[in-house]
Amino acid sequence: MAVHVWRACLGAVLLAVPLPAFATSLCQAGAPDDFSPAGVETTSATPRWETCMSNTTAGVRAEFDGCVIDHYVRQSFFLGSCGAADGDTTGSGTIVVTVRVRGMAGSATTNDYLILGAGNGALWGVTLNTLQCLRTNGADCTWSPGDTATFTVRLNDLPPSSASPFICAWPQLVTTLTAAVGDSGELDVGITDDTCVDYLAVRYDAAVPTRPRSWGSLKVLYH
Ligand SMILES: [Ca+2]
Ligand SMILES: [Ca+2]
Repeated sequence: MAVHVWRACLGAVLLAVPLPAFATSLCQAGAPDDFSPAGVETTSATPRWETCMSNTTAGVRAEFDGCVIDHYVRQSFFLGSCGAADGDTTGSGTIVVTVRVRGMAGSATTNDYLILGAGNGALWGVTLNTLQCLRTNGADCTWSPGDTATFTVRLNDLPPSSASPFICAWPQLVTTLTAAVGDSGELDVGITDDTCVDYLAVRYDAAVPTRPRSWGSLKVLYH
């Protein structure tokens, strides 16, 4: 009889342990203000990402919205500070990167790139032509001066990376960065080099277990 009572108590305890819950975190750099030059929207990057991106073109634009030909925009995100529990980014959730951009008038936009990394150089990149083509379902496959778009890429389902023309090169045909970003907790974003950037955002949905109760506190609860 005592065994049955104990089993019933254990069942109650197991039912009381919280199940994993989904958490959504958002990191945003720059403000979605339609490229307004008002205010200062600074970007920041780790030294390693800065070094990588500095090999792509003439110089860096350290603020969003400002449009300077032959300059890149770069940003390093740390997913732990986006609110992911304990910095754990290895869950089964997805990481989505949103980029609001506009091709500069009178510039060479067709060789502009979106580049991603995970703390130790570039790991993936495609031209904005490719993203424009996907966004328009093939209707427009050229990223042109004056084009404005909000591109969204999912790190577990990326368009295959193209050949890299830069010294800080990435491998071809990469279609996922979820594991790499999960391992490092860092997501680096770069955009070259005749394209204005309004803002960047990273949304992170993860199955993050809620903090379990200790066995000691359970014994107190069910004593
Ligand atoms: Ca260019
Ligand atoms: Ca902005």
